[in-house]
Amino acid sequence: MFSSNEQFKQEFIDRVERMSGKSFADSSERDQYQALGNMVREFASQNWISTNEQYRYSGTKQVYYLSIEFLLGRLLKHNLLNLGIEKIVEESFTELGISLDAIEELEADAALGNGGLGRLAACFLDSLASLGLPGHGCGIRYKHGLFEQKIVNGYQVELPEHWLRNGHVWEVRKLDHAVEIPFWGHIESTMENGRLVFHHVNAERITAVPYDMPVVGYKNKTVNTLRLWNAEPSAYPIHKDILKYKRETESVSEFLYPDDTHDEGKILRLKQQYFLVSASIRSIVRSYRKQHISLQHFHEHVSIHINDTHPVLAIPELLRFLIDEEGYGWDEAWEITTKTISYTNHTTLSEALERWPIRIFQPLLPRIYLIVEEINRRFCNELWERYPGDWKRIENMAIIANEEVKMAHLALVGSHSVNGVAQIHTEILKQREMPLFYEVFPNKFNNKTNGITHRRWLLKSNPQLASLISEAISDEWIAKPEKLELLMEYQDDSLFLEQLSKVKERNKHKLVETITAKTGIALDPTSIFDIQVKRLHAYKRQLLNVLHIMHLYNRIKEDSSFSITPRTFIFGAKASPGYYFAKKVIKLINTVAKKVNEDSEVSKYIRVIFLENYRVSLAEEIFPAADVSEQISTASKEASGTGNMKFMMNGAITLGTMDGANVEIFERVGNENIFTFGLSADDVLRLQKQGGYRAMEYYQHDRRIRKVLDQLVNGFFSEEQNEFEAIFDSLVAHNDQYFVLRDFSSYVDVQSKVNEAYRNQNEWWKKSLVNIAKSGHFSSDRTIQQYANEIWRIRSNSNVL
Ligand code: RUG
Repeated sequence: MFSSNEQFKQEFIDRVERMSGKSFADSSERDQYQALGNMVREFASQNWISTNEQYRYSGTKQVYYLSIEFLLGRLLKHNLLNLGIEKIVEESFTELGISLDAIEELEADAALGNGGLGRLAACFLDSLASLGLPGHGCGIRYKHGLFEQKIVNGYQVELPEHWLRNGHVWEVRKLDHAVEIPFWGHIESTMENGRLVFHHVNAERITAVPYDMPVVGYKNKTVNTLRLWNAEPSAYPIHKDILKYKRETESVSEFLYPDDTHDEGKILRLKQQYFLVSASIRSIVRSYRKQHISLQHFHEHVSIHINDTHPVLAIPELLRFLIDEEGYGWDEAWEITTKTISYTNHTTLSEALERWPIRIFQPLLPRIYLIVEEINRRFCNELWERYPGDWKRIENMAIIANEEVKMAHLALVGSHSVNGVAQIHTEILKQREMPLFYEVFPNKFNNKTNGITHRRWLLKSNPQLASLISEAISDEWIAKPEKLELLMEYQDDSLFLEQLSKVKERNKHKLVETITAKTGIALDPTSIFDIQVKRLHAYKRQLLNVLHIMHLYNRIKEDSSFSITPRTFIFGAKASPGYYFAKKVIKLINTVAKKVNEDSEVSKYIRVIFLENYRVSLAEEIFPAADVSEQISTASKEASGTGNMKFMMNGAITLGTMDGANVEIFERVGNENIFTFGLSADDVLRLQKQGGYRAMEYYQHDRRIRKVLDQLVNGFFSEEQNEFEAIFDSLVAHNDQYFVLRDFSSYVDVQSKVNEAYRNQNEWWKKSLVNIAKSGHFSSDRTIQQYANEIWRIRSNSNVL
């Protein structure tokens, strides 16, 4: 297939006409997109079938990555690239007068995730397939992905997202693999052949129908699977009110929770979690059975990874399956389960650590609750033997306590590996957040610093930089990203640095075009592009960034001799719909942007842009155009961050706190190629223990701070006087939980260092080059290889052949 442009074009034209029922000349871009997508999926199917067969017949160990989020973005160009047919398609389209970029625009972003956690899962799938590793994703096929953000009068407004409106070319519905998941009802037990047998009576069943998507490895013939479950009414409902039952059933896969820190709609969320794990385990076992190996050896052939605590019910569900459906005794089932399951922790924020009230958990999942109770009873007994009389400790470590089920404790007890996502995060888990568990299970804890797929975030999204790199050091870096280090040889090559700056300039022009088309605001591509794109959260401190912009505004206004290199501050962020403070910060950014951009004196030096509806496809345009990467979370709060890695790989210089993976970026690039500031994680944790610091004193004694804070509430923005009162109060009245004022001065200083550094262009591009050269370590290929070797113990497909 696709051996020449001519052959491709003929097949494509035929396909468009067959599918659309129109002549090619009359076909629309959407008809062409549908036809191309179908052709590509079929093309990938050949290797999809052979990969699956090979896994089955070789009996190779496979990993299943269970995640409540997969933030995939668009797949068309990514699949063309990985299948190695991008060139033939691009050339043929040019010959036919079709723009591949325009066709790509028709694909909706698959936004089945909120932010870092979901995007990490998507990067991991790409790395698994590209490394030829037998690993698949299991998730939920939400009808509506993350909401679409509109900015109206400076405020965020959420609209439902409709990625499935025009169908999704990459998915295949597999009705014959559907399974039934029971909820509610009650448990009865009987004695059968001397064994207690449990029956789930009067359960309300939901049918889980899988939709499979091919996950194409980079030019290696491996095609793994992402299986997304859709909730549908059972053919045998017990409900009297059928319409109500249908509505309730479908709601299970209707919405992605637009919130990664707080729990809302608890029952529905817990239902989603059990729906995902129960359907996935049933299908994993079904496929395992095809190998005709006893379940006793399950953990030798299957690894199940739980991405954060959302899929942690995989632990009691696998136990239930082995005990109730397969007749295993507790001890044997426990051993198989714990050896199969591994867990990643992604946060230390206490509000994000899931706990379920028993009053919700028990009636919804009666059998699973009994099993969790038994896990808890046994675990507490073991603790009692080890720490006799230490009630306090046992209460702190219990899985069920204070009428709640603690999901992180269940994950720690029921898995064989617990990993953090950056060195500093793993240390904080071990030493501060979970020291009691670390004492009991020291060998379970390990670190796997996050990574990003360099194929999407450099090769696909920044083709000009990718070509420049390949011309210099050959394209070996695509298969071995650590080879990017060879770029270090070009540090003193002024011609190369010049070319690097030209690539950045072109990417900035492109982003300016997009922004101007959307907002009508003209931007200066020669200004420093200083970018903060990520979810909006108090700990990520977009507020610190905007307060500094207000300070710059004041300086420009106060001092006519003050001048800086022109800077464009760009923000992109969605706030959880119920997160009042975060939404206020969005309004503040937009208000400051208006004030700055409309002031001719100030806008000579600075401009502020808030990009609406930040998402994967927009991110792909943003990272290549960045000069400065804002990674300014309160130290100790950002588990890792992955945006920091995407910026670095595209040659932006990090301006950040010593938090998350920033610390490892610092270690790799060295002090002179990163701008760090602010309190350390130890400082923050120490101050927090002492009950915080005196924010009021910073307000009173730092004139700069007082001025910008007063401007929040004195009508300076001619908004409603109390518009930003909540922000003011969070800093002064509520004692600044995130140390914004404490770090303000240090942030102002480091920002002026950035300004100075940019003046020396040669040195700047050298820094940029070092960042790219050292970014190979942050490829998710490295991360996944570590998971494969140290946690899952899986081997590459090609080793199996
Ligand atoms: O906040 C974390 C990021 O620091 C991290 O890089 C990312 C991937 O590990 O996960 C984010 N995260 C954590 N998203 N949701 C949570 C809590 O459920």
